[in-house]
Amino acid sequence: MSAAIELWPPQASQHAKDIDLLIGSFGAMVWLFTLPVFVLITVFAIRYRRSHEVNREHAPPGNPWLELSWSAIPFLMILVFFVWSTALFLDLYRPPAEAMPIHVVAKQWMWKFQHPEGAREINDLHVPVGTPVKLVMTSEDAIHSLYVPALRIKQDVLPGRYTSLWFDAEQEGVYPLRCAEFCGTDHSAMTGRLIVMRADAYAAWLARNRDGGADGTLAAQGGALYRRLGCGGCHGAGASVRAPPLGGVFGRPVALADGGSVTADEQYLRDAILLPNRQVVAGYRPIMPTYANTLSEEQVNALVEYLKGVRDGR
Ligand code: HEC
Ligand SMILES: [Cu+2]
Repeated sequence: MSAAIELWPPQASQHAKDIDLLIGSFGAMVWLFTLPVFVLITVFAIRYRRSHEVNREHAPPGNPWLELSWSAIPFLMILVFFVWSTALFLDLYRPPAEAMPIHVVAKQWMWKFQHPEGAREINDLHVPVGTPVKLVMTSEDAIHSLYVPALRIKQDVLPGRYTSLWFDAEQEGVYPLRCAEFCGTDHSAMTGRLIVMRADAYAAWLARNRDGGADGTLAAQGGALYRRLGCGGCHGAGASVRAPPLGGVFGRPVALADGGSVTADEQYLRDAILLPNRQVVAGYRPIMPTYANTLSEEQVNALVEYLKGVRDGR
């Protein structure tokens, strides 16, 4: 950590610059509206004080147009900020389809990261510069919140479900990453580093940090797990049990037994494994066992990554 007092965090992404422009402009507008009020209060208080001899005749009886305008103009300007910030907000919550998924598991008191290429790390997060990254996050215990000031992004991390966040860091460097939700004794020590590297340096880093070498990508680790747990015994082509084929399930609309429909996103796949009876696929019986007490969060993440890639139902 640098010794200098940091008055304003660095801007590591275009989003950070956009947010600063929004905050700066809003601040400027607040000054624009409040400063004249305070200046005029002071001027009038001095000028029209009781002991001062001034002409107090012809006080204006009221001016509806003036009064209307000082309500309407700030209102319209606030609306501009409403539209502007909503656009930024929607952009932040809609990751581009090609974004690189990195799984995050928070626990008291550390951050665990799983890269799609199979590398794993704790408290440090290495990412390539100029590449959209989508964080798919969950917690093993309390509520945490991932906060990277240099990217101006923050999102709560909850047990039992996924939340996500995306960014595109365009400035190489090392930036602090912290927990922004009080989560117990060592909350303040739940910090880490975001390390934004050139693409080739990231590739070299990945090659050095392949998880055990043999395990391969996160999806391949999930595939091994899928076979070890015998999921294919029901979902496979030759299975005697009737279960939906899983090829191409990710992103597909799924009709449910209760008449509803959902899109099979990461959250859906996670729930299908951990809470199989919550959303039952239409036309099938709810016979799938729950894996809630057998799998770690990291294993669920690996299975989800595997399911996202299956094209044929094995
Ligand atoms: C005993 C048989 C059985 C086993 C074992 C089993 N499943 Fe299932 N699975 C089903 C059935 C039946 C359904 C459809 C009914 C439902 O949604 O509960 C289903 C639904 C699913 C769905 C939702 C599919 C869709 O089209 O929306 C996913 C994803 C899934 N299972 C993944 C897995 C994974 C991963 C494993 C291994 C960890 C597994 N299943 C093990 C029987 C099984
Ligand atoms: Cu925390």
